Amino acid sequence: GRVAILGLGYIGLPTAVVLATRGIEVVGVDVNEATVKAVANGEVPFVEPDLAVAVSGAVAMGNLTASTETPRADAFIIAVPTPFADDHQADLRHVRAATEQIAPVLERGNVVILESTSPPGTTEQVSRWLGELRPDLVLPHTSEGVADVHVAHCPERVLPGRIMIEMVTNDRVVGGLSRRCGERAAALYRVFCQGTILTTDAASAEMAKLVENAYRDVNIAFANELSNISEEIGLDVWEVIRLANHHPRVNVLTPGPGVGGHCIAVDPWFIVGVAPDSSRLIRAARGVNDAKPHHVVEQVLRTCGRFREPTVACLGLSYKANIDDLRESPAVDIVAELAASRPDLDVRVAEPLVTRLPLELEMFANVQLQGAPEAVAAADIVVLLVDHDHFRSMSRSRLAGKVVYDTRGLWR
Ligand code: SAJ
Repeated sequence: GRVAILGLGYIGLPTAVVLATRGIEVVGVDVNEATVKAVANGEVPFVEPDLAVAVSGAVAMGNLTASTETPRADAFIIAVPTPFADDHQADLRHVRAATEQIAPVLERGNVVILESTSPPGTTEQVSRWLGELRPDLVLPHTSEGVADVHVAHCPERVLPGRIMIEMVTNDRVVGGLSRRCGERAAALYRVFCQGTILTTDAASAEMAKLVENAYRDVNIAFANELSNISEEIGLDVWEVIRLANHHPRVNVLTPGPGVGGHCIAVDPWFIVGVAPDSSRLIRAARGVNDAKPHHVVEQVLRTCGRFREPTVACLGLSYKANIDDLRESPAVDIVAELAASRPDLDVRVAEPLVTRLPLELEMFANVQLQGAPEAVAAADIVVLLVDHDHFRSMSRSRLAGKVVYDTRGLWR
């Protein structure tokens, strides 16, 4: 059979490749022509370990093609972004657009799977949209009986940096709009998934995915709050956490400069959105983590007061260690706020995984990208923002005589 995957991003493209490598005919569909062209040539538009070689292999084998048009297929996987709008409600415009692309080519017996992280009820909404666009077909939301098309939610839970491994080894939750829908969707994931496939209803699957990321957000917020408290009362948070974590049932996560990425800082809001009055802890955690970058800036600016013409080295820009992804990165926000609040401040940025500054930093005359040794040598204050291995192995003697603000506890 043929599988069409809508959205060739961080999730859609690896999923397409893994299916194609197992001998399935896969068509990757994207609205972005540059992305389609790159993939059709066997290239990958972003950095992810082991993905590039898999894509070029699958394209060369002829199992993976790319197009801006949605073809007829046996199964459709929707893997488009679900950002949040200004009011923190999920913005389902790309999901809606994908259903509009699928509807005209939809046939009896097809499977439609929503992979995009979505609020509870979205899979049913997709089914309703498809039913409106194709009144000639019976969609599963309308009856518990026999439907013409099978619709399910199957959230991804792969970790950026380990996608190609986790795509195959992680357990998968498959939530069908009916039992039959779940079974049909599960059969597709069995092609490549070596983990356990857990079938459930669509809304529980949607909620489980949000819970995973909210759980992590709340736990990181706890660590970040401890770091603020420790700073205030003059304690070393890393020592406090190290000691507490020797308890057999305590595992405090690691404080940092804030929470970045396009999932953990977003998904908890979808829970808040469906139950605003009950989501007090989840909302508070978002507040704690979102406030962290500004807190770091305030600390650094306070230290700047000790120098006449201070130079600050900021080490790391990505949203977490050892990846080149700068989107929603607290480190980028911190550098931007530092540069904007003191135009006289000389800001040196070191990010070994990129070759140029992102647009939002390029606009500042007082920010420049340098190698870590040069940036540190020039600096009065060194701010460690990302725990890249590259910085871990840096000789500590370079930091002698500098004020060091280590937001990740890398050098303690
Ligand atoms: N962070 C800390 N302290 C920690 C752990 C993380 O400050 O102890 C920060 C990181 O530096 C980063 C942010 O949190 O800025 C998020 O990083 P992460 O590694 O926790 O997660 P992501 O966003 O890369 O991927 C998450 C994963 N979810 C969970 O671990 C529950 C991944 O499995 C999901 O597939 C992914 O979100 C997603 O797409 O939803």
